[in-house]
Amino acid sequence: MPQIVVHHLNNSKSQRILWVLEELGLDYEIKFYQRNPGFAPPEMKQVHPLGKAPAVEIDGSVMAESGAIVEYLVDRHGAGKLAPDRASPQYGHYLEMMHYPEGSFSMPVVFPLFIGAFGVKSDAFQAYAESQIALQLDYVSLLLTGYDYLVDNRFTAADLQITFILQTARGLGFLGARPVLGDYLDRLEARPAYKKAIEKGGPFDLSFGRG
Ligand SMILES: N[C@@H](CCC(=O)N[C@@H](CS)C(=O)NCC(=O)O)C(=O)O
Repeated sequence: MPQIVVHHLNNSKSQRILWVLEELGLDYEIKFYQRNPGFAPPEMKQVHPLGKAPAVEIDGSVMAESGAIVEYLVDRHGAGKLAPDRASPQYGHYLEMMHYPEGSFSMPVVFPLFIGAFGVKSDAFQAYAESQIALQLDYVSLLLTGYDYLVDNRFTAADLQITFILQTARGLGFLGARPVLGDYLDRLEARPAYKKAIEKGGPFDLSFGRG
C-alpha cells in the first residue's frame, strides 16, 4: 500500500481526494488546515510552493492539482473502477470530463465569491459573470439530460471531480432552475464513500452564509 498524506483544507477541493481514496479503499493520513479566514494558511506553502489545497504526498513526491491527483490514483489503483477502459471509445470523453471542471467550469463559478470578497462594483462584470455561469451550467445540464452520470452512464472519477464546482454553484444559488443538476448532486452525495470522506474531512459547508 502506498503511503499517502493528504494536506486537507476545510471546505476545499481536497475533499475530492478524500472521496476518491475512500472510493478506492486506500489507506491515507490527513493533515488538517483551516481557512484563514477565506484563504489557505501560509504553512501550506511549506508543503507545495503554491500553498493551495489539495497537496498530496504520494510515491515520494508532492502533487498539487486535484484533477491530476485523482487521475493518477485511479490509474494506479482503480483496477477497472471509476474510469472506462483506456481502449474504449468513452475514454476520450472521460478525460475531457475529468479536466473540464478545473479547466473551463471552475473560474466563472468563483467570480461571485471574488466580487463579494473584494467589493467589486461593476454591473458589466456582474452580468458577464452570470452569463458565463449560465453557459457552463446549461452545458452540464445538457450533458446530463437523459443520463444519471457524465460518462458511459455510470459513476466515474469525472463525476467526483465536477461535484465540488456544482456544490459551489448550488451554494451560491445558481441551481434553482436546473433540477437535473440538483438531482445529480443528490445522487453523488448519497454514495457511501462520499459520506465517509465527509466524516473524515470534518465539517463541509459550501453555503457561503446563505443557509
Ligand atoms: N486547480 C486547483 C485549485 C487549487 C485551489 O485553488 N484550491 C483552493 C481551495 S478549493 C485553495 O487552496 N484556496 C486557498 C487560497 O487560494 O489561498 C486544483 O484543482 O487542485
